This record gives sequence, C-alpha cells and structure tokens, in this order.
Amino acid sequence: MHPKSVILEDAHAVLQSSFLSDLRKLGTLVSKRGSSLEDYEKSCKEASILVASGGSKIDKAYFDRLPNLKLITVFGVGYDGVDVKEAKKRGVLVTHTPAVMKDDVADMAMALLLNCTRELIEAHKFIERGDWMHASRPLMVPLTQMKVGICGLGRIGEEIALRLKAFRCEIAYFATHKHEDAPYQYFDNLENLASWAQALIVIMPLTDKTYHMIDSKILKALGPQGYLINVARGKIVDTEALIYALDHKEIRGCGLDVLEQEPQIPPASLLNKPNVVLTPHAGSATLGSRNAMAQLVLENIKSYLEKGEVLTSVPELKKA
Ligand code: 8YV
Repeated sequence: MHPKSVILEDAHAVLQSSFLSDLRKLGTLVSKRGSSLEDYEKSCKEASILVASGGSKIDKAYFDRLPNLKLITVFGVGYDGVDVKEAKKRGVLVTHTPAVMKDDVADMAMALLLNCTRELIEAHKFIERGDWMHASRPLMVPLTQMKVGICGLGRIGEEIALRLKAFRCEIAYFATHKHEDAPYQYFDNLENLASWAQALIVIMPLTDKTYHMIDSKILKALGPQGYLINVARGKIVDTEALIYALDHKEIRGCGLDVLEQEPQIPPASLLNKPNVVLTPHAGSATLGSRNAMAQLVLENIKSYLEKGEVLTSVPELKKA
C-alpha cells in the first residue's frame, strides 16, 4: 500500500460518506469542496488517483492539471466524460463499474415504461385534485404484447429484455452487431426498429456516433402511438426534436431518467405534461447498486496500489 497516495474525488454528489471514509483508508482524500483553491490546486499536482463520476468531464485540460495522475476510477458504468485516448497517451489507467447496477437500471427502464403507458403520475394528480369524484381517466395502452425495441443490447439491455419477456412483450433490438445467442429480432437500422416498435428504450453508451442518435427522423418513425424511454445518457436524444415531437403529437410520450445537461431545471416544455415522466438520473440510485459500485471502485484502487493492475478497466484500455 501507499498510504500517502493523494486521491482526488470529483464525484461528491453521488458518493456516500461510508465510501469516502473507506477511501481515506487508502490515501489522502482531497475534494474541491473541503479545500481552499490554493490547497486544491497543490493536491491536483500530487494526485495519482482520481475518483470520478459519470458526469465528470476529464478532458485534456483536466489531465494537464494532474501531472502525476496514474488511475481514474469512474463511479458508474458510463465513462463518456473521460477522454480515454488522452488517458492512453499519458499511460493513465481508467476503470468503471460495469454489471453491478444492471438490475436497478433495468428496473428503472421498466418503471418509466409502466409510468408512461399507465400515466401513473397523472393518475395520482387526478386523485389529489379530487377529480375522481366527477370524472374518469382516459383508457391506457396495455404493456402486455407491446412491441418494444431496445436500443443497445449490453448487460443492462439484456436485463431489460428479460423483464419485457416477463410482460410478454415482443422484443427486438438495435446494436452495432448482431448478438448471435440473443433470442430477439435484430435490426441493423435504428429507423426500421423505431418504425416496428411501439416503445423504444435507449441504453447505449454515449459516443460521437450515438450523440443525438434519437433525432426527428427516429421519433417520426416511432410514431404517434410510440413511447421513448431513455436510461442511457441525455445527449443521445436530441431534446429539441423530442419536444417538437411531443408538442406535435408525433410520439405519444416519453420517460427520461437522463437529460442533456445534469443537474438542470428541464426545459419548460417537458414539465407538467401528463405524457412525460422525468427522474433525476436515478437508475442506479439504490443502496444495493451504489454500495456495489463503491466496493468495485475500492477494489480497483487497492489492486492498483498493491499490484499496479486494475480489475475492471474500460474496454479500450484492457490488456490483450
Ligand atoms: C445510471 C449510469 O443511473 O453508471 C452509470 O454510468 O449512468 C447509471 O448508473 C443509468 O444509466 C441512468 O438510468
């Protein structure tokens, strides 16, 4: 062990205090919040380990401020905020926390889908307003036998498919390649999947290729009876196109756990709509997932300090 390692954390909002205490056992923990600017900049120069969140933006300028950096551990499965090419150039290892939160994120996708198809929030408001005494709610769309397209069939996508199967939905997916052993219909074209589907669930990493992949064309293809669910990254959906599609009834509704900017007060046109459900990037926000993610970050740091190796490297930096 290197008890003097300086560990910088840039993920405070999602880290529990017990995890911060565990990090302190592995080195000197520095956060921006608890330090003067001068001390913080000094610590940045010494830091060899950075604990980041999915929302941290680790670009070239950030690397320049951390000349001794050896390891970035991302508290989350998505690491789109890290410039991995720059990390590779500088010999910095990058880890993330895949798999451990897949069930909870899949559950969130289902919760959003059910909330959209049954308008639970609106139904709750209906009761609160006292409307039940003199009015009735419109009839909703059944989820059973609905055609649901999954956009991305990684670990979380597979869990979503298992849940949809239990609801006896028809399942198809779009991915960069066909998964030979997946028992679902494969579309190599997202627009065709959107045309086929009554609901589209997005669970793909954010990359240059997937940025604004859900655009006006895809939403039009999804159609006036279609629902969009996003449990991946906000920037995969072109929000302006989504608002247009909702306002012009080109799609029926959406459930979003993620937005283009986070945290944020969402655009007014997404608020107070019975057919829009928003949650604050909470897919993995359960005790079970967050503890497992914390454990994996700690194990990666320990393994790095003891053996110079990590357990869950991001795929691009995995040793052959
Ligand atoms: C999210 C995540 O909660 O790990 C990540 O990178 O963003 C997840 O834990 C989820 O994908 C959004 O619903």
